[in-house]
Amino acid sequence: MSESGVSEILLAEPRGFCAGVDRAIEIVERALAKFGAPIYVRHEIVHNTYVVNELKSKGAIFIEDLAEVPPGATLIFSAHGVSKAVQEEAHARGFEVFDATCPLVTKVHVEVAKLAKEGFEFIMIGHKGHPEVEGTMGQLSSGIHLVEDVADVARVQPGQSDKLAVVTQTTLSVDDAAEIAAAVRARFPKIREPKQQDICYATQNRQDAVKIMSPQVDILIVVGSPTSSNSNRLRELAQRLGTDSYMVDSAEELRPEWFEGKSRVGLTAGASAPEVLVDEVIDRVRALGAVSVRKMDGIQETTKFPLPKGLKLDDQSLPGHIS
Ligand code: 0K2
Ligand code: SF4
Repeated sequence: MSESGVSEILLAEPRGFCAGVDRAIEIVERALAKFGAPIYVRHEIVHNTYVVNELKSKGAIFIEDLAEVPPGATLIFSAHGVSKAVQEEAHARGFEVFDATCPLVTKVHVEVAKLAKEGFEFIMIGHKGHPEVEGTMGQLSSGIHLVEDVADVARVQPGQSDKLAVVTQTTLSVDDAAEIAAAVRARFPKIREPKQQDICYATQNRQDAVKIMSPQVDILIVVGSPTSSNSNRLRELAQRLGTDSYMVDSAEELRPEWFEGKSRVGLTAGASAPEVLVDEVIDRVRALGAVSVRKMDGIQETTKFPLPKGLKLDDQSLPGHIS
């Protein structure tokens, strides 16, 4: 890379892996260690190219359709969760299933099932076609209506408005979701909202860190894969705040011209992007002239989710854990 005016890198805190991603990857690694390859995984375990390629090299096979899974196989559901239909098909075909759905996504599924029994219909705020949205909407065969933006709120036609509840995807823009939720509330004043919003702590914390960092940097680099909703939201947020922002899947994607005339470089990573990729980006930006790397102050996350039963290893060692 050529010389530029880059002098300092600021590292966002928190950034990178959340508890749900760490757990999901560990489930695949433990299943491989305990049962041996191949281990089948429905959908990318998390939306990150590096993670998926590493696990493929260890013997994981990623599939979208359960028809691709042979009888007797071990199957893992991705962190984004699955519909009831997928769950039922997997059990009917007798696979040994380990569920890597993030417990915070499962919590939304449980809430939907519980309120549906009480006769509620749902407005779901989320992105069409995203696997988490398909999984959450697929908890019910009907009565759950997707809205992607404020315009959709004006158009949506639930069967009734007396017993209506709102749920959201966990990885949305906090600000966009608040605006859409306000429109939902205005149209359906009696709608039931979750006590604690469905957008998770990790999404909230990473967006808060970008808000603090953006005015202090000339450019923000987000490490994340194109399919990762929460990573895209970080790039979009910085851009909205007036900071040039780029998302890269790896350090090779960095372009020297982005850094021309930029002094301070902000760096963060989506919840599915491993720290090893952040380190590689730091090395490349150092080559542009950055002399210091400074960690921002921020929330220290301590959330940890338990692993599913049945994945205990005899010697408890897990060589080469992706982190
Ligand atoms: O942000 P996304 O929901 O697209 O998913 P990933 O990038 O895989 O991050 C992990 C979140 C999974 C579930 O919330
Ligand atoms: Fe769970 Fe949030 Fe991480 Fe998704 S982003 S896996 S909901 S902690």
